[in-house]
Amino acid sequence: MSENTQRYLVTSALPYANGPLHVGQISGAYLPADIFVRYLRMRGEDVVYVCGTDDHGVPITLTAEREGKSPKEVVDFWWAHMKETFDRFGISFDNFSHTSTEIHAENTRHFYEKLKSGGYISEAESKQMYSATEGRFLPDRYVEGTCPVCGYKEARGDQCDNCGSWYEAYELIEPHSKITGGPVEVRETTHLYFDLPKFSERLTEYISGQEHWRTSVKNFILGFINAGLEKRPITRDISWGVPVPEPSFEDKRFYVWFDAHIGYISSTMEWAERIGEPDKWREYWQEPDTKMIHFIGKDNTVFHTTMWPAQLMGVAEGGEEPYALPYDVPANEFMNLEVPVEGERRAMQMSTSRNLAVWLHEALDKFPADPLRFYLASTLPETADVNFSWRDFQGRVNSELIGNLGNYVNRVLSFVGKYFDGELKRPENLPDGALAAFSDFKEIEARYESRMLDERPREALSELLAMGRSANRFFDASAPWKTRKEDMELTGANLYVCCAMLGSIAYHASPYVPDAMERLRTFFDGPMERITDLDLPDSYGTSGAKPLFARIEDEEIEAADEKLARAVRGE
Ligand code: B3M
Ligand code: ZN
Repeated sequence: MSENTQRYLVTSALPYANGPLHVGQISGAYLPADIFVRYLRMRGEDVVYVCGTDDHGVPITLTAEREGKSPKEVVDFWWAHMKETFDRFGISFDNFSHTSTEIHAENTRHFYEKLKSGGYISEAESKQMYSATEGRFLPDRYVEGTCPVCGYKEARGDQCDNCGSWYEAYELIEPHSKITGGPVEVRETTHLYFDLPKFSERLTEYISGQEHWRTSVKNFILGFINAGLEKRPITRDISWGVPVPEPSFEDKRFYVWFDAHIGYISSTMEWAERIGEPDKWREYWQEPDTKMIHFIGKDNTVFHTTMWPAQLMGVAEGGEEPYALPYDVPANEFMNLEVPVEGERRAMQMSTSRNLAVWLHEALDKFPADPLRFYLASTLPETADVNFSWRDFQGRVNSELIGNLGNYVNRVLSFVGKYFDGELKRPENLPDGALAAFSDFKEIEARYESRMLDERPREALSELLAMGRSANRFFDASAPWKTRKEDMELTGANLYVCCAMLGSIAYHASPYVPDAMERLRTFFDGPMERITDLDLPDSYGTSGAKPLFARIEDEEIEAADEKLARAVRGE
């Protein structure tokens, strides 16, 4: 690793392999991470980006039961489906694994053994929900009821989707079976527990020291720890999951949230194996100067900032496996849908069960990845909940992506093609105004960079659009359509400056709209680079401008809206 390079390990939450991906998930944990990673790679940083499906837990077994399939069939199908969808959308994982692999089971057992020998595991009787009619225990999401904290009616057995609280299923008000709707009762069963309270002080110290964390995440979690942590059960009465290496637990499995995070490590190991350097994963996990960043949706915050760092701390004890702790856990807020109903546009919560969602693979059947990425990036829920709206998609793509950025590329390169035979030599002197324009540009570049390195790709995108506006202003002010009639040299010099800005815009746009910027390379001949780093090239060239993006038409939006409206009407 060279002196100036920073090592990063970036992860996106492991999606449950039980259904298609929707735009809410994408804007929470995948697109922001991908944009960030693409940017880091362009800068030459040392970055590995891993993910994979979360194959365990009740979300999977519930789906399998509903569909009359085995859990393995379910996760294999959805792993392949998700991988394809991520590829089509341009999510550039270095490795996309899954947690139903042997290496992952081994890692999970290893974590367990280490935590046990550290004195962090105990066994205890516990109360679990049991269905007499179904003749079995009903863990986690098999039970539903009213949240004891916020009163949300469809709260799940392990966590409330509405307020994020964590509780035991028997604390739910009016709990019932998710499968049959029938009554449930409390029975005793034995489980293994992870001693989270033993980490309270260390967690508080660790989190308080994270000056760069989002205040919302930090305050939420410090409050959570302050309210008192409890021992967490890490096994379940269930037959699908990582087997527990204890004789009396043969018919139980680890709880999905005990093994899920370890999947990040398993995926990194798989990557290292694949590139032929099987030990290299350790650099990313066990060197203290690595920045490990977990992009997640806010409903996963509690696990990533208590359970997970505590597991890492526990395993790192003794110094043989010096796991580092996450550098940041950027947790995004939620995305709702704006749907036209009864003549008005209403914001509604996505509901996968009602098919009230925008599925990414279907959106990609209708539109290329780039405009979808652009729109979603412009509305990432970085600071507050946001609404996905097909209207807004059309508006922003047509007016900003095409009207601002695409139009700039087109104006400049058409001119160069038409009046300069596609080649502009470096002028002897830069024209008046060029230096001021460059310095304006440098300031915006610096703002883009700082927003991006703060893991705020939505704010960085605003700066990219500011670059576009600044470049368009320079083009307008230099009025080449006028000057070409009297002073070709000046016109060429101004256009040369425009090309330098174009190269910077292309560079900064690449993480957002990578396909279009690759296409641009086929007809723009010149460095795509920051103005700040630019050694003015001998020439810029073009084989003629081609459109980079297609306008989004009204009919396309009406059809997409109508699909959502049908879901609302239950059709
Ligand atoms: N599978 C929850 C989710 O998809 C869970 C994330 C695991 S990250 C280690 O929202
Ligand atoms: Zn709640």
